Amino acid sequence: MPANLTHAYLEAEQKFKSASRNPEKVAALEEMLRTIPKHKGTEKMQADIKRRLSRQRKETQKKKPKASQKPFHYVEKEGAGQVVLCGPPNSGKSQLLKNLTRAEPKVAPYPFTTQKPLPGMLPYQDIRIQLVDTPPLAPEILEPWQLVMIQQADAGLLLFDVNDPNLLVQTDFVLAAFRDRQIVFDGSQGPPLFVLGNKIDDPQGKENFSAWQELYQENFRAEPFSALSEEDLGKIAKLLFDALEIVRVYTKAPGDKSKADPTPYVLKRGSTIFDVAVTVHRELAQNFKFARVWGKAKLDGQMVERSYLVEDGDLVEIHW
Ligand SMILES: Nc1nc2c(ncn2[C@@H]2O[C@H](COP(=O)(O)OP(=O)(O)OP(=O)(O)O)[C@@H](O)[C@H]2O)c(=O)[nH]1
Ligand SMILES: [Mg+2]
Repeated sequence: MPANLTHAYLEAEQKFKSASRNPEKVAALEEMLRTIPKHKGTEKMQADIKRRLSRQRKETQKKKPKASQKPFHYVEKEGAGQVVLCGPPNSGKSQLLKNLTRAEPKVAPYPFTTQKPLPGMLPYQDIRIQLVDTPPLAPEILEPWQLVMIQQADAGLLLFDVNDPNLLVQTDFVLAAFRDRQIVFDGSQGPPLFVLGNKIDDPQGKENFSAWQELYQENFRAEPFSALSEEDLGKIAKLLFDALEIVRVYTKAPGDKSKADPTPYVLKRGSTIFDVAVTVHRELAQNFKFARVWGKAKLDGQMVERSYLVEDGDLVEIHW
């Protein structure tokens, strides 16, 4: 490998590795091509990046949903998974996005503040999860795309203000809207949805939460929550990481004595070591011989075949 790769190039390469979706991969490859030092020593690498870029571009085009399936507002997925923040007006969706990410949504003590979706990235250890703030679920403004966005997300956080005088009407409205579109809470069809009874920090919060949860216990299990509490905020990333059912796999080149690449590849739980090879590089997959794995389930450096199911935290070395 040529010695003089720039910091910008290495950063772009890391972005490529942690990208789970085509548009991100394309963007990262374009950046790699832009930032790679242009000289004889990198000619092969440049050609390789161009090949990968053209393949990823083709795949992006193939995967584009038909225009008619696209909701009116649409947020391109980024990072390890997309989580939609939804719920009635003034329930604290934007406050949650603001407190968990660097996004700067408008937060206001009155309803109907948010009018279009706004994404932000929530860090979890060495990966990032995309949160998307959305306009309220309310009869006055509900549009089909809001529900489509929930259905197409990887998980959802449904917030209610447990102290809102209209809480029961709001809850019934959301349940009816979900029923109409066959949105369920347990992830058995569509993404798993977590219900947060927000603003529990209010003096009446706990009492209101209990009464509300008792009334709707047949429909969902809610968590008492405060978007203003560091402790509660701190639980969200792990909750979502588990819900997304993903694994992080670290790679190193065979025989490389140095440390593994610190940026993991993110794959769905149930992926095989062969899926990892495909994600890293098509040639690697085509010529796959075996792999060695260092991880929780395997002895250090144990040889595995292509059907081995990778686990979160596995370090792999693919031989080809
Ligand atoms: N006490 C308390 N106030 C909160 C909490 N979460 C949000 N708020 C406040 O509730 C108000 C509404 O918050 P937003 O985040 O704007 O609500 P929203 O759900 O985005 O509202 P819309 O955009 O209208 O749907 C703001 O004044 C927030 O500061 C909480 O956990 N506790
Ligand atoms: Mg809002």
